Amino acid sequence: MAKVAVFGAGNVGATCAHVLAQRDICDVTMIDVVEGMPQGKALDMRQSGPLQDFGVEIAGSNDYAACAGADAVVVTAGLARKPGMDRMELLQKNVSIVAGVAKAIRENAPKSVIVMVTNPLDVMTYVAMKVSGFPRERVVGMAGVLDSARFRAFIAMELGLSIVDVSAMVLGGHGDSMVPLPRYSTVNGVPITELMDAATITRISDRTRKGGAEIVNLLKTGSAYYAPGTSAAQMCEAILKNRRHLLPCSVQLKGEYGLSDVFCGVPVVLGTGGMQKIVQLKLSESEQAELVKSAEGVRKGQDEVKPFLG
Ligand code: TXD
Repeated sequence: MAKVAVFGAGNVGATCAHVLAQRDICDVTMIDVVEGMPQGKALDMRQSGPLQDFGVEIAGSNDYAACAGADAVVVTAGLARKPGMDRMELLQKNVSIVAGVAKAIRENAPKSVIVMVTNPLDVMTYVAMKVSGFPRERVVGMAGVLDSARFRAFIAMELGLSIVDVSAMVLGGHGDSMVPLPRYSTVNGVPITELMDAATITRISDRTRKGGAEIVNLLKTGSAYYAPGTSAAQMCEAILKNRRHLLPCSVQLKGEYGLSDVFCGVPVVLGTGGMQKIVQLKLSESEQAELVKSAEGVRKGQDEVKPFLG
């Protein structure tokens, strides 16, 4: 049986673990610093097995070495901002957490594919690649799958059509500068540009860009986790089962889309070994300009964390 290790058994990590277990495709081990918590959640999830017809092994641990033998490792470990903590302080703390996790992955699961989730997503994916020393194919960031799922949901809500018929593509860094691509978004093959006027598309593209904040504002404490956890699980399934899904993922660019040495969400083929190929779409001038702007924001972030990496 394949194995997925999930660092951080909080909202997103536990949701991802449970979705993977429900799909019955791999054993799952959750690893967290909080004593007893990953073990408790693992037991609880296991007890949902007989009711949901799955029987994979689910474990919880406080030992980083428990990721040994994992085929894919999801990293959601991180701290939320506390009152009085400034952005740089939080960034430094989270870089050190992700760097510690990446080192443990390098030592215990040297052949695995890392699926990064911790924010700021594209910058943390960079940190994971730098510290693990893995080739870029095996370090992919989860953002585009979630942002596209949000766009898909808003398109379906707007049109009153089945959500499963909608496919959509959102590129760029994870944040307000992400780049939804209406021209490459369809309902069963029909471009949404044929089904909605430009003003409506602009409105739901904006809502997608602010999709995370909309949920934070409603929840009051914490942020979204059902769709984020499921998005990470979807990426793991593509990797474990060599599904070769075409998904937007944050990967290091080396000249693709005219960008180099920067992490950015682009369409990739995801399967065994992680990113098998970067697909180069023909972008319009304005789409390309938006993508470059978004990637340059990530580059600034990469430069900010370099001093923390030693
Ligand atoms: O699209 C995306 N990439 C995102 C990213 C979508 C949603 C959430 N996104 C980010 O994922 C979010 O901004 C956070 O940086 C992470 C995790 O979000 P979550 O909502 O799951 O946060 P929690 O519930 O606080 O969980 C984090 C867990 C928590 O249980 C901590 O105890 C644990 O991380 N933690 C650690 N685990 C292992 N090792 C260390 N050092 C550690 N430190 C904290």
